[in-house]
Amino acid sequence: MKPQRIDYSLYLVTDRGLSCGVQLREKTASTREFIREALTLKKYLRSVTVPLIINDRLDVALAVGADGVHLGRKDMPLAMARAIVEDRMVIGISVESLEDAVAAEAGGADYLGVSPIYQTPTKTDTAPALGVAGLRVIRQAVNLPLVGIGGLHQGNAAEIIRNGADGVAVVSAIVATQDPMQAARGLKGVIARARQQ
Ligand code: TZP
Ligand code: MG
Repeated sequence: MKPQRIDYSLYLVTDRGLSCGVQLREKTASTREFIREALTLKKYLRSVTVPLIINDRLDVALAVGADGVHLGRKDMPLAMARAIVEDRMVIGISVESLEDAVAAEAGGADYLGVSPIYQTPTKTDTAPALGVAGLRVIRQAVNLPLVGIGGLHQGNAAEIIRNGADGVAVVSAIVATQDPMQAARGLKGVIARARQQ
């Protein structure tokens, strides 16, 4: 179900290989396994009122009643996904350029994942890094919420917010740490302070 309003400020993306615990961004799980994990995670996230967005797979998102789906250039095209879910689900789109961002906004995306801000060992099949300059150009062109991703951590999250992102998405800066709760708290604090400036 599509939430009225989403706080994108700290956006955790999971990774089976790196994670020390719960994970969800599944590139290798079977559909059955993906659904099982999504249902478990959804139950927990509901209890803490955090939305669940499913990566890549609209079928899985629909099957488990997730809040949204996140689609990249190899996934279902935005127009098709929007035609299926209409306004009932959040659709996030990965954008790697200004052109991608403008097209995704025109096509009815709810938010954009701006990717990658910096190169990252977590995902290497990416376009060249956009950097802060690329983020700023996209910020000036579109009104949708922007979530930066790629190489972000406590040390650079504030500059991403200050340069136009509404949120910071991370994999390794939370899931690959010994203490993910502490890492998430630290990031949340940095982001909250940067948003106040
Ligand atoms: N999309 C673009 S970069 C990336 C994804 C899923 C991985 C980001 O991982 P990390 O560890 O936060 O750099
Ligand atoms: Mg994808």
